[in-house]
Amino acid sequence: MPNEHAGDGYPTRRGGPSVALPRRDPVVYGGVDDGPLDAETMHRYGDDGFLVVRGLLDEAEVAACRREVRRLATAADLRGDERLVPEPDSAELRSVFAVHRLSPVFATLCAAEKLVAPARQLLGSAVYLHQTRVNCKPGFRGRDFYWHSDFETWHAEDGMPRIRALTVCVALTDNHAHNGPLLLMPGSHRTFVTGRGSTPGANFRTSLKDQTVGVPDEDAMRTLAAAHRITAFTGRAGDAVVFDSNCMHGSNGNITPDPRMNLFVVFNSVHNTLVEPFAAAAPRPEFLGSRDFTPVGPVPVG
Ligand code: 6CS
Ligand code: FE
Repeated sequence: MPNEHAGDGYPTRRGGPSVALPRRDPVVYGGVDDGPLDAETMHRYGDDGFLVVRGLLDEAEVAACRREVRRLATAADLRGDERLVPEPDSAELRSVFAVHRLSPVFATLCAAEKLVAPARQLLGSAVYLHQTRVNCKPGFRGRDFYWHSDFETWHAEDGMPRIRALTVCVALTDNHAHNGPLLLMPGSHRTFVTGRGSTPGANFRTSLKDQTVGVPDEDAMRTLAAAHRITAFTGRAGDAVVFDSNCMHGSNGNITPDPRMNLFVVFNSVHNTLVEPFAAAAPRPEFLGSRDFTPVGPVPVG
């Protein structure tokens, strides 16, 4: 049964128009001594809900990731696997989920200190992998990702209790202004916008191609966009953006010849592990919301 108890600070998908609720959780949980980020960088993340890291991966690492995606896309034993999600209107690959389970290359990368240490510092605890994926955004036919807060989905459908997760999004191709870069609203992470609709059974089978349930309504988006501007994450392959799980984001389609392929690594605090879904009848499968809460990397003491 959905976990619709009165104490839920982030009620969503209950019908009616979107409502803007204040965030009830901190943004930055750790301190400057807890990891590699300096005070100014942590402060900026607190204000904007994201931060850009140039050159997080080198050329060899990017090349290895792209080789792995090509291998997974054509692997005979993965044909028809639900972790490989095609575009809604073509057979081209849109997303590959659980890449850290499918590939030793991604398993190593997702546990690398250069990704994990900033997550641990910002979230103020040991962290584990909630979800990993590559979004391929192929040339000509890469479709958009409509505006959403990741936390809204993870709370509603996966049972993530509080806002204490973030995504490290790494460009595996150059992200230009023209090939469907990630769009973010700085400061939007301080507002929880309730989602429209209610969650049908096995919603993920359609939502991964085109999300319609849980997204904010247009009036709410107009207000949010007026209050916060919209900024694009652009950069070279290997650059990254670390963003809070409640930061409003989305991306346009890609009609250019240049694919826009990005790796998304989602870290959640070990103090925020999943319970029953807050607005869905049953939890989603493991490849979308992992229930293996084993911390990645060294566990901080205290
Ligand atoms: O449903 C999900 O969990 C995924 N879908 C979107 C559009 N964003 C976040 C997440 O990876
Ligand atoms: Fe998202």
